[in-house]
Amino acid sequence: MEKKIFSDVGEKEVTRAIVEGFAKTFNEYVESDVIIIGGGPSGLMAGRELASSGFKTLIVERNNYLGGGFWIGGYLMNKVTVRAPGQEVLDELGVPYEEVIEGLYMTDGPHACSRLIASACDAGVKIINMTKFDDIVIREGNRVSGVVINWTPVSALPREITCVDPVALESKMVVDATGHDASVVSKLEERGLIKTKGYGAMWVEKSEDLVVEYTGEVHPGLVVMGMAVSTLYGLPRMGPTFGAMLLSGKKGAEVIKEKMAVVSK
Ligand code: 48F
Repeated sequence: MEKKIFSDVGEKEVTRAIVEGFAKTFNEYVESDVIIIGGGPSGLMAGRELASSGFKTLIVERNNYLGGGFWIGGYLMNKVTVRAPGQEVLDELGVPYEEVIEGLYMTDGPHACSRLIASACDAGVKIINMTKFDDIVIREGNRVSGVVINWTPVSALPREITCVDPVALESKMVVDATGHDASVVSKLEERGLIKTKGYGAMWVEKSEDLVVEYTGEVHPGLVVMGMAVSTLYGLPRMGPTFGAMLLSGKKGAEVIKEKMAVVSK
């Protein structure tokens, strides 16, 4: 008889563990304090800050992987840069980096991104991926009060078999961290509640400061961060530099903490 290394657990136990585990987490997060749409650098950073302050925080990501543009940085070369003081966040996350010239730092995308993801998970953020934001939930006073979602593969199905209704999740605050798409804001725009300008031409020296400055609540219940801010306000784009994404996530989290203090009074 061959020596067994692993336990006697079989297929049915594995399947049950997955189904029950998913249902338990999903059920718990049908109602959250904050739902962040988009698991790129700004969304992950905000999630980390909020969860570590005790807020029940869910990230919804349409891809199977998290990290958005933070994984590969510029030009498929796996290098990401931050301009000072962005390196302070890298220090906080324990990401190694090198100083290229005074005020410019460089790190490896996979290392930086995996540390940021792990840090958000360690803080208690829950993640549902392969799930696409489809629409907003709006309640009294036009307040954004949740999101409508569907499995990502549903949108890839042929039209004749896509009669798959989505489901909705409720939250006290919603975040648009969907990058250049500004997917959540665009749903407000479709209903004439907001006007987006589309992002401007690249100008990193202007863009980073402005994106952080304009990060905030743009409609009752909706906070915008990261490159979605530049799409909304017509600010210049910035390319493969990420300090503003990390600081925008941090600022957005601070704004939410203040708003949540008011909501729960
Ligand atoms: O694009 P992304 O990395 O956004 P970000 O946090 O950072 C931008 C930078 O990566 C870079 C830049 C400045 O450094 O110019 O582009 O603003 O991540 C956005 C995430 O949102 C997801 C998308 O898959 C990505 O992971 N996302 C976008 N639309 C949806 C979505 C949607 N409708 N539903 C769910 N996730």
